Amino acid sequence: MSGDVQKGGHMRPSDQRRRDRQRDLAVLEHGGRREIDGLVDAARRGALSRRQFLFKGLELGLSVSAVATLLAACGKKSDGASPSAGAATYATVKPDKVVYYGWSDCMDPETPKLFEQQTGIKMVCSAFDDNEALLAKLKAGATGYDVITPSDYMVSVMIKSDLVLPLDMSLLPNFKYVVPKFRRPPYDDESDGKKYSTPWMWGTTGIGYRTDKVTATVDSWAILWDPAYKGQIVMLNDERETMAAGLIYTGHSINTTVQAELDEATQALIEQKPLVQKYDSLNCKRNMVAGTPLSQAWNGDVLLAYGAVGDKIAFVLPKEGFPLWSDGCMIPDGAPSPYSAHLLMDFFILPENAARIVNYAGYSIPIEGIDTYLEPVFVKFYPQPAELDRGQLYTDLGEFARNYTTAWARVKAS
Ligand code: N2P
Repeated sequence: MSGDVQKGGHMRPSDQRRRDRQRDLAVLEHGGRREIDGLVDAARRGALSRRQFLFKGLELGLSVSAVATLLAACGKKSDGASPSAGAATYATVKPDKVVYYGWSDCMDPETPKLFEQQTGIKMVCSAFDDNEALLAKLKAGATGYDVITPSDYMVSVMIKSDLVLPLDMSLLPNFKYVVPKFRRPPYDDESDGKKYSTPWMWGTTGIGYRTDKVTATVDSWAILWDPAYKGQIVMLNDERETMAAGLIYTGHSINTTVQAELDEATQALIEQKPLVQKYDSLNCKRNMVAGTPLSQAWNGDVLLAYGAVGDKIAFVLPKEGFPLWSDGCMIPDGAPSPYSAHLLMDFFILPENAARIVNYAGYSIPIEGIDTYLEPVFVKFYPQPAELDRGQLYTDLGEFARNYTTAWARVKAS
């Protein structure tokens, strides 16, 4: 202790700063993040005077300099047209780890190593396989995740439910590489002047099959209802995706809010059930490699199976149409380190990093300049321009989403 204090009892300025930083970090680490965000929001809305802000910040245990920095940041309002550096600010403190919670089978093993080499931050990976389960977890108050990758419609749901943090675009310099039409997608349209997601993978949902086991022509969802394949069909285990197969099969939109149409799709899936070996979103590659003849599948998972057993594996985008989805990277409210989350998200959208992940997972990431790094096999199950016209984009169904939950539960319970 004595080393911290100069003769005469005064602390050196550098020691004082170090202590302040430690104290600020401790406040952040001990759950002060939410209160601080609330304070900043209130100041931005004009609900607090500078003086009230100062006192409340000090009350939370922050140092004077941290409060002053936050106060300065509150003054930098977003212009509302496009998120700016002032849209959100996060303490630029590097923790020892960042937790990535993403779709199963989507992270190449080199990425965590390279990220750690370049930033000194350990990237811990954990996987989910269901948007609704991810939503339920966050709603139940799960913390501990820095970066999550929900799909399009779920990006909107999470924004509307206040479950995610706005991004500080000044921490995302690589955003300039994002393909322009993905910079402001409909599911994160910046209507409140804030941006919440960077693009992650996009892909298609179709039918993966074994050419050595299925001799019939595979070009329609109807094959998944063909009694000749009883017990040889694996469907995704997913409220929107599995319902979408039923909806397209019965001639409806994957976003219908007409109850009669949803009922028809539900009935079709219930009738299909005796043919279904299992509902499984996690093991597509393993199932196909092991010989499952027909799978409702995501294109990247089928490409992984193709990588393992070659031409015995094929993928089709059915003639009636198919889901065209895109996932986003987001930072959940309560993330241990929003700053390191930004670092990771920025790392993902540097062309060579995005390409490495694409080459592994088999899905696209909309980054300019990525093509030169892609392996030739990547195009194998890539949709052709003419096929893309049959693609349907998922949208947030609002209150009607409950009806899908009920319908899906009926299918599962039947
Ligand atoms: C599965 C990844 C699929 C992402 N490995 C679906 N949005």
